[in-house]
Amino acid sequence: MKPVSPVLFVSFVAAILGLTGCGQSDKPSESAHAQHAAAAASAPAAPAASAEKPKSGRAVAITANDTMKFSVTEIHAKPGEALAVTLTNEGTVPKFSMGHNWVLMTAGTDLNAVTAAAIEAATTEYIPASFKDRILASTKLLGPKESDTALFYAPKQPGRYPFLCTYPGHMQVGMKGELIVE
Ligand SMILES: [Cu+2]
Repeated sequence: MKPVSPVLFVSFVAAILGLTGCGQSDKPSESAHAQHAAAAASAPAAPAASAEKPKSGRAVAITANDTMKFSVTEIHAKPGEALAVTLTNEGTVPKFSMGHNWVLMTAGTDLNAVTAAAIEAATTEYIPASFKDRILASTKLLGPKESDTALFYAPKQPGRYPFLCTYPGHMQVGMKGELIVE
């Protein structure tokens, strides 16, 4: 048999190149579109999450200092009550060796497991990623004379919800307490 005519061969190659070119030009726009769609799909999640926080709540003031104790170790609340827990660090020791935070956890959380994980979480202010989904509310990690407020709705389910300072060693010395929903 004779080879395929050059004209046919060229048009065949052109078709292939055309298809490939088309495929290549389509792919980036398709994935860009997919990324755009993914971004659009995930966008509503942020407002929904922040919408779960009240604009204001019953004020609960807690102080802590270099003795590593919370001034309040029991908070009583009604189910679903809006709360504004403000932690103030009245100590003088620098944050890197004596930071304090206030972190409210889901009922039944093993605080020893939280603090064990927190030791490895210095880059995230001692908030361990492995326990993030168990955190109901939290303040920033505070240095001397700093203060921060956690605005949140108390859980609707009555019960005892533990809170702690996740700075290494502080919970063991006594920086812990409970939110009692009743
Ligand atoms: Cu602390």
